Amino acid sequence: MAVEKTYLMIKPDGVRNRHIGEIINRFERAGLSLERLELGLVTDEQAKANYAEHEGKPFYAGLISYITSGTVVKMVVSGEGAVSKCRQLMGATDPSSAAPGTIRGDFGLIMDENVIHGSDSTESAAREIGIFFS
Ligand code: IDP
Ligand code: MG
Repeated sequence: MAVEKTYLMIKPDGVRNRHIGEIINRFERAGLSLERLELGLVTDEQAKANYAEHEGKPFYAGLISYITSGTVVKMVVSGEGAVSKCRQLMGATDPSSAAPGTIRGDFGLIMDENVIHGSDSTESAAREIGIFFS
């Protein structure tokens, strides 16, 4: 499998509930490396670019206001098959159906606040890294 980079972002609930250390630990334990790491806010422009594919959906406005509502952790992580490996560690989008042992399964409560974002393909990863680390 090829070495890939992926964009990960601990969402405001993950930061507020103090899960940063545990989440980063899980990626490192899985053999992945942190390439970039930054604590900060997401601008409205960055949020809209990152979630462009969801524009027009019923949850879109809430998603944009939520991701811009508080401090997040922006990360670039690299490693063999990093995109799918990170998605596996994250778990299903809806925390109520995410498997125990996954980040969303262990720390998530509701769909709107599901702890973490991660790129879904190497193409999305390149685009998202450009949005947040340009
Ligand atoms: P993903 O984060 O697992 O890639 P996507 O389908 O790309 O999931 O959705 C992006 C984000 O939008 C989700 O992480 C979640 O926060 C939010 N979201 C998706 N579907 C819903 C929904 O039906 N209600 C509320 N929020 C949603
Ligand atoms: Mg997605």
